[in-house]
Amino acid sequence: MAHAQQSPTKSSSEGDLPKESQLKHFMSTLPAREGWSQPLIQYKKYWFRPQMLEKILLVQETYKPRADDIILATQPKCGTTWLKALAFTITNRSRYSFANHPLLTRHPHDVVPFIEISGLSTDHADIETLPSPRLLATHMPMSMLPPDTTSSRGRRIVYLCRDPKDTLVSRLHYENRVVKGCNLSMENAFSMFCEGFSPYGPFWDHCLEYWKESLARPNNVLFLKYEEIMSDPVQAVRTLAKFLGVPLTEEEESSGVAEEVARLCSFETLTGLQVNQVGGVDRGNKVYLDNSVFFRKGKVGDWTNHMSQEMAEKLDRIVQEKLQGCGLMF
Ligand code: PAP
Repeated sequence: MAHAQQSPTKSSSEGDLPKESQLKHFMSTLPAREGWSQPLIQYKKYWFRPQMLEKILLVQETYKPRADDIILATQPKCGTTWLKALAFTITNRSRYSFANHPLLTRHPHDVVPFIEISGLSTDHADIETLPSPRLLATHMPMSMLPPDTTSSRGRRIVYLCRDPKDTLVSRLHYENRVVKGCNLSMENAFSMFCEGFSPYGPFWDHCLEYWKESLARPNNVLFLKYEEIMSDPVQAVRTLAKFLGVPLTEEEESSGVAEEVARLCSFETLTGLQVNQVGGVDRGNKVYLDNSVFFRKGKVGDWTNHMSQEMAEKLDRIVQEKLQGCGLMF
C-alpha cells in the first residue's frame, strides 16, 4: 500500500494539521477489523489496537535511541513481565541487595518502561530523561522499531517468545479479564489467531523478524523462549548477564547470585508480593490495570486445559509452515 510507506507524522498534503489529527486521519485510511475486545488496525501487515498504533507512529520521531540502550522486545503475553524482572535485577545487581530490592515493592512494569506505552510505569513517563544505559521494553515488531534503533553496533536487544498456544490462551484470559464486558470464546480467538489476526500479530512474523536478526547479529540480538527460561531459569540468568555485558563473576557464581536472581523473579516470589496483588497502574484513557493481571498461571503447557488436541495440531501446523526453513521451532 502506497500510504503505508510515508511517514504519517510528517506534514504532507494535510499542510499544517496538528500531528495528532494527521495521525488519526492516516489511521482512518488503514484496514480495520473487529473480533477482539477492540477493533484492530492493520499497518504494514501487523494488527494493532488504535491507541497502540498511534503511539508506535508517534515514537518513530520522538524516541531517540542511544547506543547503549538495552531493549527487551516481546509480543504481549510471551513473558514480558518476567523478562523485565530478570533484566532489571541482573543489570542493577550491584546497586540493590536482594533483601531490600525494588522488585519487592514495585511491579516489573514499573521499573522498566516501554518505549511506546506511556503510563504503564508510574514514574518513568519520559524515557528521554532516564540516565544511560537505559533498560527499555517494546512490543513493536522489529521492522517498526524507530529509525537507528537497530543500526548501532553496541545496542542490545533481547527478544522473548513463547509457544503460540500458551500465548493465545494467556491473551484470551487477559482480554476477558481486563476489558469490561468482553467474553471472547476460545474458538473465536483461535480462528482469528490462526489467520494471523491478533494484537501485534501475525504471531509468526513478529518472531521471525527478530529471529532472523538474532542469526545475523548474535552479539546484538539474543533470542529466548519462555519455555527455555522455565526449564532452567538459573542458566537463563547467566545467559542474559553475559549477553548484557555484565557476566557473573566467579565470586557471584559461588555465592549463588544466579539462583537468587532466578528466585526473586520467579512467578512464585512475584505473585506472593503485596505490590503484585493489590496495586495497579493508571494507563490513562480511563484504563486502570491491576498489577495482578500480568500474573495468571505462569506455566508451560496450560493450553491443554483450554484447547482441543485438534486445535493444537492445527495451530502447530500453521506456525510450522510459516516458519519453515528458518530454523525456528516451537
Ligand atoms: P504483557 O506483555 O501484557 O506484559 P506478559 O508478561 O508478556 O504480558 O505475559 C503474561 C504471562 O506471563 C502470563 O502467563 P499466563 O497467562 O499463561 O499465566 C503470566 O502468568 C506470565 N508471567 C508473568 N510473570 C511471570 C514470571 N515471573 N514467571 C513466569 N511467568 C510469568
